[in-house]
Amino acid sequence: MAHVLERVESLQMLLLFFGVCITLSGAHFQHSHSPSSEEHYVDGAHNAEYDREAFFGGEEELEEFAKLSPEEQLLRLKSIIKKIDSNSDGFLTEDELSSWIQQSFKHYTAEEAKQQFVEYDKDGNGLVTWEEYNIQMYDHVIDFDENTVLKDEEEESFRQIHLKDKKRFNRANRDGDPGLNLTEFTDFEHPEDVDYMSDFVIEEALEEHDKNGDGSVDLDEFLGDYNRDPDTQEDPEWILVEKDRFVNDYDKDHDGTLNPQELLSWVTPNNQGIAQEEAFHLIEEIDKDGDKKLSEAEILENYELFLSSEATDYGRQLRDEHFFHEEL
Ligand SMILES: *[C@@H]1O[C@H](CO)[C@@H](O)[C@H](O)[C@H]1NC(C)=O
Ligand SMILES: [Ca+2]
Ligand SMILES: [Ca+2]
Repeated sequence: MAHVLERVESLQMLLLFFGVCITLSGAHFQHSHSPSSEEHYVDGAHNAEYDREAFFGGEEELEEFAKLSPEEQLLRLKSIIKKIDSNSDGFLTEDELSSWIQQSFKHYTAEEAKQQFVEYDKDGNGLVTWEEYNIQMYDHVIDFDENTVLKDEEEESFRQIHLKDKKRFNRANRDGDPGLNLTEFTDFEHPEDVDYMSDFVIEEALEEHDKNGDGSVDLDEFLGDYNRDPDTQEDPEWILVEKDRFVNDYDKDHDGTLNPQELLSWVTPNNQGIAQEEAFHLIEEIDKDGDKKLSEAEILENYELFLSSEATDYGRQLRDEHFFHEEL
């Protein structure tokens, strides 16, 4: 039996061999365009996709990956499946898949923060000071007066963001020493992952959006200053989109208002939600015999889908010893 390793569309493909020659399309590495800083925060919300892109870069890693033999890839995939199966009963449940995906998010978050930390820590003393943070971000240290509102609208909105960053920075600095160590820096960059920081993010969001001070954000508060033009009957498209997001994405318990937990899923990326959805989706697609669990055989039959999902971080886990290493 011969196997074929084919490169299609500038490396945008995955390679695996299970007894037949298979060529996959380029859909898997859908995140390979280069990230820009505007994408990092969308609507003030942190964009996790951006982080993974930024961390993995592009074609170099894919080239590295393409060097693996199909047999090696199969071994690694099997080893990953074993690791996902945390109770070792031979089947992957939705919960096991979801926790695996969340673990994977956390791992990359930490790796990425480590990498950033070195760049930010200009004097290399193991702490990132507020000054170093500013120099990395803006090339010089910026200090706004908390009480002086700026006339220029753009400058004022930057001042607001910068003051917020400073508050978040200080909150992350738990021991009060000047500068953030790696743990504190990671929490600063990813406040959604640790309680003491997510509480802070919620506080901030309430301060900004909860106009009537009832501790939650209703649809009007969510839409902000929007007032319908009295001459028209219908809301503009973007309002309809926002309303739909409010009802279907954020207001999970459908009580018409966002409680603190729901609020958090709006202002920071909801990794847990993404993981659960992906796990649900995988079971739905791959589970052939309808037992709501995935066997190794079921997965291998559908490895394309599995390797183009968050469960393997779009196949990247096959290149990261952290994920497959122990069982080999
Ligand atoms: C950073 O400091 C915190 C206390 O603020 C401490 O709990 C943590 O272990 C330290 N992390 C590192 C990597 O030194
Ligand atoms: Ca430093
Ligand atoms: Ca409210």
